[in-house]
Amino acid sequence: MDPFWEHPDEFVKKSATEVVPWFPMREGVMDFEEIEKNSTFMELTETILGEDWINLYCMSMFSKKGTKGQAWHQDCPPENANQFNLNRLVYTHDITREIGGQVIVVPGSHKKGVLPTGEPHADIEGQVVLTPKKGNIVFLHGHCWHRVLPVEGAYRISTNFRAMPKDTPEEITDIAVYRNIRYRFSTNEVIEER
Ligand SMILES: O=C(O)CCC(=O)C(=O)O
Ligand SMILES: [Fe+2]
Repeated sequence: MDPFWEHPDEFVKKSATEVVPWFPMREGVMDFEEIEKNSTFMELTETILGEDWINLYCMSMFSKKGTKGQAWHQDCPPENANQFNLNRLVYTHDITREIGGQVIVVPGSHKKGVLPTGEPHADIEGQVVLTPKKGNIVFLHGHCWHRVLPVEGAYRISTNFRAMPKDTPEEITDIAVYRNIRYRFSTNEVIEER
């Protein structure tokens, strides 16, 4: 219930993102494989991404009580419209108003280029609030402007089976775009102040 922050303080503060990522399959915890290999899940993915799409990784994200959620971001830079990750978010418990942690998206923003600069958590016109229930899946384009509301209940978990279209570089999600920074995870570095 109280894991260490994985990310450096600078990232947590500047990005206003408080979430602890965990990659179960990298540690041989294979419980989630059943979802990854589910035929309907794979067919839906192929419909969205086309043939020869690539499975990236499975990442569970834990947020403890009283944390900020995730500020507006794009999971990867939007400059090349053909290169993106697809989030396949699976919720293993209900997200409720009491718990918080609703997902907010701007529909169509994956075609609007870079996330505008501004307050990391401020509302954006056209935003839509998603309140996923246990067993729901959210398919979310990595260029889509999205954020996660603060977590008020005991905890919040989402599990992301990231994928990408063929011919996309493996490190596609290394750089994320926030309203105030671009951040490179592999080197733990702010590469642009915005
Ligand atoms: O946890 C969520 O619901 C969304 C997380 C997110 O922004 C992501 O996985 O890219
Ligand atoms: Fe994201």
